[in-house]
Amino acid sequence: MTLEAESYDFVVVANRLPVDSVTEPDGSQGWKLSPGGLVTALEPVMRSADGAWIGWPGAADTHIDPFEHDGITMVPVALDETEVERYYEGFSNDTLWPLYHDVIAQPSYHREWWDSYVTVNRRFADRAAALASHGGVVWVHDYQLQLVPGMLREKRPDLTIGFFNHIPFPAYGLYSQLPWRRQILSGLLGADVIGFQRTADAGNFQRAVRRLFGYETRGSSIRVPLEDTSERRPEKSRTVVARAFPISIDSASFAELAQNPDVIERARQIREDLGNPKTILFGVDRLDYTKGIRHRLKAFAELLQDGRLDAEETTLIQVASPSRERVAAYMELRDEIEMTVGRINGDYGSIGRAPVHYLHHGYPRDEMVALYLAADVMLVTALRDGMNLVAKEYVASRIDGDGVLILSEFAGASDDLRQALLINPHDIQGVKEAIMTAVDMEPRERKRRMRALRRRVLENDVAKWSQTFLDELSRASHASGGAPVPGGADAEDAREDRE
Ligand code: GDG
Repeated sequence: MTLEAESYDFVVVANRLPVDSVTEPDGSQGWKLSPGGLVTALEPVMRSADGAWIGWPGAADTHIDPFEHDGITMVPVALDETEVERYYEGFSNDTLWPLYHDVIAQPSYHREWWDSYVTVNRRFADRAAALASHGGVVWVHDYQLQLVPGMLREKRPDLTIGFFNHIPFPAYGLYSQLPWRRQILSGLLGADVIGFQRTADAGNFQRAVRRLFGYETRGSSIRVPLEDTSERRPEKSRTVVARAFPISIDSASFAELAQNPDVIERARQIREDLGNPKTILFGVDRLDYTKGIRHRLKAFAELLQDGRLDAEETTLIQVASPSRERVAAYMELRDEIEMTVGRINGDYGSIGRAPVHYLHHGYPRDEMVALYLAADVMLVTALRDGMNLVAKEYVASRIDGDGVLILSEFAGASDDLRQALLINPHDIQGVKEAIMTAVDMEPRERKRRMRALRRRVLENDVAKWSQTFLDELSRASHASGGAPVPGGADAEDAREDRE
């Protein structure tokens, strides 16, 4: 039997497969698990529950049969060059991304992009409908696939469907710009449970549902009238849960790497290579206009200019990993940032000393942790961010209990990480003051804050996040008479009940 003909109790649908293509030493093509938190969190459930992961392999016109990797069935969905341009770079990254991040950049609305979004969402939904077992669970991820829950429910009302939105959901005044605002909401409402990063995002979504459809909402529940009452339930409406499930990281693995003697040595070496400055400030982000990289550079440059920071004693390391390089807004941003870095180094550098070390590459995880360990001050200045995992990774890596986190209140992580120095990145004066507070902070105060932060991040890790989501999905399935959810809280109880 081919993998394709099998059916799966637990299906994850995400824009990307959790693997990257690699060329083996013998020249053959292989796959390597990409080290994201999502796959770490879902791996145990995927293995124990006979799971499949549906996603795009990341390159246009790549037609690959389903394959098994590390005990997970990977089901590649092909996109042609035009679909990559219209569905992915266009509608996902140049319409929804800026719109959902509060229009920091102007969203583009193009009907042919929307058509492509519908076509590709249908392809993902059809694939999931063909693969999920009767009464199975499908968990759809992120803004690229918001129509999938609705399309899937139409075809497969027997399924329990979850959706998680990794980015913010905007206020109605902005959301209502979207010419296809009703279609997107209908698509999402096909899910039994819709997860958001912050309570505010869930609130924005519920408000949009009330404004556009007039459906009744109570707490986290939305009553969605059933058009077709021949569904498995006789009631006239179904309940959809929309609430916050703040995502996290695999905290223990960061803490473990931070204890590795090679990583500790590397952190020391980084400091030495920089000429042992008194203070290292650090930022690491995908090169994206939501991350506030320009704002942090501006604050840093002004502090050098004001003489409050000394370029001989202070270094800012900015890792900006390449991202969406074919989208015009990202090309412009890169030019702007690189020009600013050049200016700062030109104005305040000296022979053998550059105040800003700008690196436009991705790094392996252990190098990232070494950088976290070397950083006295971590700068997270996002203008808008669903969560921001970098903030949590920094905290998890600081096994020495030291280091200061400066965190934007516009990042979801600020709901939980209250002991950070919270800033409004638009307020450059405020960012400057926070940097100076961090640089001058007494060790006792640093440690007190970091201890509290670490407690939050170690307790609330990504395994707990996925468990909480699956528990909610399990309750939804149970309430509607569906099968138990693999990994969900009452899976065992429900199985025993049936036996
Ligand atoms: C979206 C939402 C939400 C970055 N450069 C390198 C590298 N990274 C890793 C970081 C971190 C991840 O990428 C970035 O996660 P963020 O949360 O900061 O941001 P997005 O990519 O925008 O993610 C966001 C997230 O989804 C999860 O729901 O938090 O709000 O926008 O893990 O460490 N990792 C390595 N080398 C790099 O150069 N190894």
